[in-house]
Amino acid sequence: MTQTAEPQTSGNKFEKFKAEKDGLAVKSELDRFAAIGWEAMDETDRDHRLKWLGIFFRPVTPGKFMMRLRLPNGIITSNQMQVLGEIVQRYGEDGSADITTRQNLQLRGIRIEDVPDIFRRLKDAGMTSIQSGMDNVRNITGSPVAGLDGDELYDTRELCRQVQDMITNGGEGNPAFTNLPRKFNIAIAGCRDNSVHAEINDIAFIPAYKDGTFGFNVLVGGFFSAKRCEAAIPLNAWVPPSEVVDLCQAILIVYRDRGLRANRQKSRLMWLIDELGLDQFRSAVEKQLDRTLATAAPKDEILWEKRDRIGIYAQKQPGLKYIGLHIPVGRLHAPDMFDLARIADVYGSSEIRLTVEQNAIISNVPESRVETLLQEPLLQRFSTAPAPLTRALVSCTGAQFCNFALIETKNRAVEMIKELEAELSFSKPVRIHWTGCPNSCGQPQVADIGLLGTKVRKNGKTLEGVDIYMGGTVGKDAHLGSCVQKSIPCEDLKPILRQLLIEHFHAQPIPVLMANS
Ligand code: SRM
Ligand code: SF4
Repeated sequence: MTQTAEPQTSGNKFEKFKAEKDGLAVKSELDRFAAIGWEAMDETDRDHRLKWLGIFFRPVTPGKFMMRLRLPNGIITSNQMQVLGEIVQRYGEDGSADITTRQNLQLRGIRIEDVPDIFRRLKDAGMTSIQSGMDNVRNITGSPVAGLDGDELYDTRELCRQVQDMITNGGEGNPAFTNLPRKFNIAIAGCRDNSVHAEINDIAFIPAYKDGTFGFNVLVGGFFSAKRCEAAIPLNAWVPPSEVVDLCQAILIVYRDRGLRANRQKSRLMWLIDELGLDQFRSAVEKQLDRTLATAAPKDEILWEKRDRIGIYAQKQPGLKYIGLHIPVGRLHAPDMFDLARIADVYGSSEIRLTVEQNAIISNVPESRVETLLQEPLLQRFSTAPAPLTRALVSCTGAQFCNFALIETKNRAVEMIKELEAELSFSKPVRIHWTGCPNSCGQPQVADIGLLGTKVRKNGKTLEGVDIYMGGTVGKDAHLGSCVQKSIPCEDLKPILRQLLIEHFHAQPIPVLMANS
């Protein structure tokens, strides 16, 4: 068994409360919390430690918690979706779910008194929310069409599951990795289009052949934070698939034991790499692995532009299609979840895939069933052919539920895109990402146009506004965009976006007569 982190009694308040009591300890206290209710709970247990179980106190909606699951490779069965739909349905208007930018689901409206029962139901359905928040490893992302895509190089599904099982002890909780210095992201790409945004993960595995053998080049240290954003850098290492789990474990142990803990703004993996230097970091990982790492393959296999997978596509299995549905800003309600589950059962193989663009894919649909599937009423809203701006829209949670938010995001994003689409025509999608604060959960730095929430002053008033990012590229040779305009009040944003779309993305104004007809 891998050892746990040495307790730290100095440093910031997070290190202190983690040293006093491990986050995972609250797992055995859930019945007591359910009995006493959220108002009587110890505040550190309620506001922080519960996140080790994936339960997030929401100061914006006190008493109505958010639950973040773990869905390795973003795959969920229809039965699991049905169970999650039933969980949120009991909360009426308060209940909903969001597909996240890590190919995952978050449930809303959860009451603490129901959590023991919800956990039993998750376990019965083969799901877990363990270690999905705070100083833990987040959902392991993989190629969303793994096992379906005729052009894929490696089916990432099993590896994502194995990495998750190593980190979470098969979903039971693993004290070896519950006290990292900070959050941690891992992605595994088996495709040619960098579907996982490898460059923004603390560890990313990207396909690369070495001497004709398939394996992965390894990137490390990518992250976004309010103070600093960095693309991942090459570790100069190549591993075959069979060594991916061990390498993740070794890097996590080095990070856990040597990562910087004094200042939470300087605790992500890249700060340790800076401190040690890449060569010494690599040596520390090799020492932990007890073997030398092969040097990176000279070139990787990410050769394509990123594909959004919305629409109807042939699978590698003859006669089968996968159908990518656009889910506006990832928001689902219980009836949508039941419908998705039913559609996956009736037309597909009872499986739903999620993407980091907050969309869903129904897999294994026989060609002969596609036309009938397209007639389903749900597909009026979850379209296979959305308009170009809608198609590529991503938004973080924002002020509706997130206390870090400086602005409302999801509703505003949808409305503004509709207005712009009524005025402009496009030859191809433009990827617009909204994020409610500098934490950058909505990844504005990977977007064609990124909008990062801020507060601005106008006519003596404080208003919601954005900083505008541009130049983010994804897929092959991905690189991060940067801030091009600061402090635009949201009320003045539309004409500025309109102009950017015309000047940089070849949007054409629709003549007024046509627009109104
Ligand atoms: Fe995030 C914190 C939502 C992806 C960077 N993020 C939060 C919290 C937990 C803050 C809070 O307690 O309220 C947000 C919960 C709001 C809510 O109620 O939903 C939150 N983050 C999200 C999600 C749901 C955005 C979305 O709408 O999809 C994403 C959940 C992913 C998942 O399934 O686990 C989400 N967050 C990201 C990403 C994108 C990614 O991973 O590709 C990033 C940037 C990448 C990175 O982490 O390097 C991201 N979130 C942050 C940060 C800044 C981290 C840092 O090092 O400073 C915070 C704040 C923190 O950790 O202190 C944060
Ligand atoms: Fe909340 Fe900010 Fe993350 Fe949006 S970017 S979910 S507002 S922490």
